[in-house]
Amino acid sequence: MNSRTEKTSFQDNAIRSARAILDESAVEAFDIAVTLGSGWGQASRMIGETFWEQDAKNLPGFSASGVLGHAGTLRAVVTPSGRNVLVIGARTHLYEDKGVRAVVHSVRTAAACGARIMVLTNGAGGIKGHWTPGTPVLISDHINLTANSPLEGATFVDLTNLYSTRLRDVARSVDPNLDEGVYVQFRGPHYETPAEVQMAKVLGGHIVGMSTALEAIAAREAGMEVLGLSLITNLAAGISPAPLSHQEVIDAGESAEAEISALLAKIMAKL
Ligand code: 8IG
Repeated sequence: MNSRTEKTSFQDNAIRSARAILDESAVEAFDIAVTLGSGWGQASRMIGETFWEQDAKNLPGFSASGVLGHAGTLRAVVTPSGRNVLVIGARTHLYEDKGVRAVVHSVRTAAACGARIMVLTNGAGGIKGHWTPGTPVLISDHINLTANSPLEGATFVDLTNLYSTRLRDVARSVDPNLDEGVYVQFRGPHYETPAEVQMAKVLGGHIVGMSTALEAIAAREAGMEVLGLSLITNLAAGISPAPLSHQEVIDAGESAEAEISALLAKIMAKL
């Protein structure tokens, strides 16, 4: 017996969730999906008009976010140009121990809803010392240090140009000053030690976080184009002499939120 007959395939789960979302929102198909991480929450109302909203816990396969600063809802938003955007304000992190399927369920559901572009945003730590808290940066590539993958079985998916150069160019056409860097996903939920941040730096990383890489892999598997954006809410451990606090991360996100949300809305209008 192969794994597909032993348990429900992840594709079946995504299709079931997509059907619920499309039925409830009365949308035929979504064009774009965006996951809003810490600090990006205000983007939803700037992207367009919300015409449907549902608590994640009421949708199959989703759960309320365990993280302060995450909305815990999914929304359907229509842009001024009439495109339907699925706004995901409920991210499951690997450190919640719900399994990697749960982590990427929202991405697979977005693909099953028809979305061809997946915008992944997050709050993260910065390794480049000149990135002050509140700086938005583009993700150019990633290093997955979770020792995990959302792919099941012998699924050899190419990850070249995972964070689409085309979409990064679109983002820079909105803000030419947007810097970019390599995102390093750690499992968390602890922040890194200064030694681990130095390791990430030596490996070629510039941004440290606890999400996004596994989601981007699932998006590529589903054939979506990916845009990744990090809000640097703190300098990574040891880059600045100050210790990290989750409250500071939230505060930095809150003070940058209006500006970066407007930036994201402008980028989304051009996708
Ligand atoms: I916000 O410094 C935020 N998320 N791994 N390290 C990791 N995740 C983060 C950090 C950080 N800041």
